[in-house]
Amino acid sequence: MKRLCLLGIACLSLGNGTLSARQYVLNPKARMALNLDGKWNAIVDPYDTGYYNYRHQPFDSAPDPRGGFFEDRIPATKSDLVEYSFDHSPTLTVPKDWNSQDSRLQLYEGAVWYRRLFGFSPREGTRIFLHIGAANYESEVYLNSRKVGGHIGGFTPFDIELTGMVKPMGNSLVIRVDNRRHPEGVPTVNTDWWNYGGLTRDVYLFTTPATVLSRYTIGLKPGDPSRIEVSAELDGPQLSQKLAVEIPELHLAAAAQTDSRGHAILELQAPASLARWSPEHPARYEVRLTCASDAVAEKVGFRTIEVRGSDILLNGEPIFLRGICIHEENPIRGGRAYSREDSQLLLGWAKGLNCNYARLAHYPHNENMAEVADELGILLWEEIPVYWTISWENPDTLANARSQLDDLIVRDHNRASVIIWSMANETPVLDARTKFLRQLISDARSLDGTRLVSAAMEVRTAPDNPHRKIVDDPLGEFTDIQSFNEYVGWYDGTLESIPQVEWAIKYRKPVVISEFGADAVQGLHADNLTRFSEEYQAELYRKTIPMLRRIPELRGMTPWILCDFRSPRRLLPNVEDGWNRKGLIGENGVRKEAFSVLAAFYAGIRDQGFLLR
Ligand code: GCB
Repeated sequence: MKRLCLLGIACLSLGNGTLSARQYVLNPKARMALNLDGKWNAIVDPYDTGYYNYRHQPFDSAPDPRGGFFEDRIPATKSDLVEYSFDHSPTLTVPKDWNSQDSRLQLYEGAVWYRRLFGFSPREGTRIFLHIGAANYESEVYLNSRKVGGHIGGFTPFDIELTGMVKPMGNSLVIRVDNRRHPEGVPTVNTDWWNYGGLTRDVYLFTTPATVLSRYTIGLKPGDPSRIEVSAELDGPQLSQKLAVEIPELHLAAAAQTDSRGHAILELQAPASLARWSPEHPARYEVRLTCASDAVAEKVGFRTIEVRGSDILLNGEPIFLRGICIHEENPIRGGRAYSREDSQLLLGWAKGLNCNYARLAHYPHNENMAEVADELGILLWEEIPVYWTISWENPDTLANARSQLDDLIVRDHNRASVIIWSMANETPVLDARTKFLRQLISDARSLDGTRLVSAAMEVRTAPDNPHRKIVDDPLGEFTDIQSFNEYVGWYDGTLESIPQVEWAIKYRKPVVISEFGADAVQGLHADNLTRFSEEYQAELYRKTIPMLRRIPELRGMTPWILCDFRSPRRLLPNVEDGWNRKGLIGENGVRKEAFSVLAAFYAGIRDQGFLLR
């Protein structure tokens, strides 16, 4: 089995000799051959009985692996002892986190074994892959009792090649998913979001020809936006082929020969009629790539994004990012968001707020988000879960973060909506941290020279003046924009402190505030001095907007956050009850007063073409 390792990044080892799988081809959905979503039999295994023997050795690492649940056995005779049964175990729905579909699993952190039976007859000469959109956090995959792969990281897709292993009938696919938190993990043990476990995104088989157009990037050429650049990669036995690119609506076509490694880069002259993609006009064109063995088509928007001085330029024009932070949760249905409909709901709410931009916090969201953002015209900040405190000195942790970043960039490279890759959120100012994040920044830049790079940094208060807020994280030297989270009026003082803030921001770059906010229980009304009331939250927004406008370089913001979201850290009875209440929309989908405060501010900027300069 071949695995993708971009940039020469060492693939992650799962500790038992297997490597963490990666996404094999782009847009696998278009090649789906058998959808495996639906009900899977599931065994909840808190003591890892199905994984380790009584000496705590993994069953699957023995030379002749026997005894683990991956064997999916049924007793052969009435004397045969088998102490588990998938057939008689309840089912869990895929995709969907397990926590929000069985109340006994709401707080569960541990292993669950999923089993699905299927039959499939591939066409002669094709390759078969299993695609898993995401499995939080670590997974092991077995087909017909044999280990076929595994993965670390809860928010990125991966594919496992099953060519030659699938039978027309009676295949047993077993996936063990373990969502335990680890100090060396990415994220680590401490987060302010729910640790949803399970097969949280789509699972399906897809097929490809023997030589497949595995990855490609399509966009305006960096440094010369009068040209469209397409780079493509073949994988398989027939690496050298003629590759044609067509954009029928623009009457453009070009062809080139792939080299001995299966690579080709093609250029096309962008015609004057090309409509650039923007939030106001999210124009997209079908781009077709064809070679003798394979063909793909993608709808792609063409736009540029760059920084000049303290401005952010979209298609060469200064833009103000009217944003909001979003967690990958559907508060109304409950649990992790995963579908196109979920993305339409969340980004539709952002549109209702007059946003042209959103920060997808704090980990890679499902691929529908960027697809729907492309359609609706919402710019995106995408992020990996390097959150708060990470094992900065651990090389495996770095390799893990690098592969999550790599997977996210590869997956969403062709989405015009994505303009910023974020490396981290609120990390401490330490040399080891800066070294770790600089490696990620360098990876992001070499994988994608067409986007901006940032991280959500922190603010500190001057020791001699509680109103002086300093932003001088040395990481700011290496990012394209200066982004930081500030909670003046919530964690830092009360509402009266907001108008007194003086800013001292070290780096002269566009400032995009990555968070501010206050908790409010939807429907709790009181005066605006009462914590957790809608009035307090709305007043914080009213006071914060003018305070941020005093930053001359302010070019955007993403207040925290669109919707209330679950968090095990939020324990205040009758108020939080396991929810972070900083949403502008409550857990019931109802808007709070602050929603209209922000919506009115954004409408004013939009309607006046006002850039806050
Ligand atoms: C932050 C974090 C975010 C939290 C938020 C809060 O600074 O970045 O993950 O949820 O504050 O509500 O405290």
